[in-house]
Amino acid sequence: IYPITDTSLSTLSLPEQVAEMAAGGAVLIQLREKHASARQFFDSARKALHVAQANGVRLIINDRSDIAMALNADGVHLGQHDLSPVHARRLLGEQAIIGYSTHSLSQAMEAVKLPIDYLAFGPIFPTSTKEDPDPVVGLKVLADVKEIAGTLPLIAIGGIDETNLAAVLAAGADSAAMIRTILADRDGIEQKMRSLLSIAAGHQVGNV
Ligand code: TZP
Ligand code: MG
Repeated sequence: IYPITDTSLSTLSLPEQVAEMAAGGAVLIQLREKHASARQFFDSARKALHVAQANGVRLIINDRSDIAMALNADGVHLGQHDLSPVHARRLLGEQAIIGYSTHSLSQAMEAVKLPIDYLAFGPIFPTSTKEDPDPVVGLKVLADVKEIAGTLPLIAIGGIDETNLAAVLAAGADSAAMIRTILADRDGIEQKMRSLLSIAAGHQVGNV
């Protein structure tokens, strides 16, 4: 389970969201903040990183390689219009986790040639969380992308929740990134994380 923060969907601050997600068992969290200035994002990301480190959680910064570098965060998550993975790798070094969003088979085929640590693909289902989302790709194309990704970890994103998580994992995703379903109830983040992790654990057991 790959939880992502969002301060437009939750009244909790970024460090508070990270604390709740960590309490629910998250081991890696992405900080996604689409509306703050660089200075504001940096300041709250620094607090969130302290919370993450205190809980043994790795923290990935969305979009901003500069902020990831300045904070010495665990990595960066890049989209098709951000700094390219090649140049982010130059900035952040070999140890950084670099993730990359793709939205079509052709983007996925290009992505696997790049110096990335995981491939994200979506939106799998309709979502209202992302402004101006790419077309919905569905589970069948997700399975095709799994073939393209090979051993590169594949993260599915977009409209995933408890009702469709098992199908997403069965289609070949190694992990599922989620925003709205995790943040929807500000008092229920920890419990939601637990129940998503238990669905994912059940999937793994079922495949042994
Ligand atoms: N990229 C593709 S869909 C999406 C992003 C950032 C939003 C996913 O949010 P949700 O609430 O889990 O559908
Ligand atoms: Mg981006």
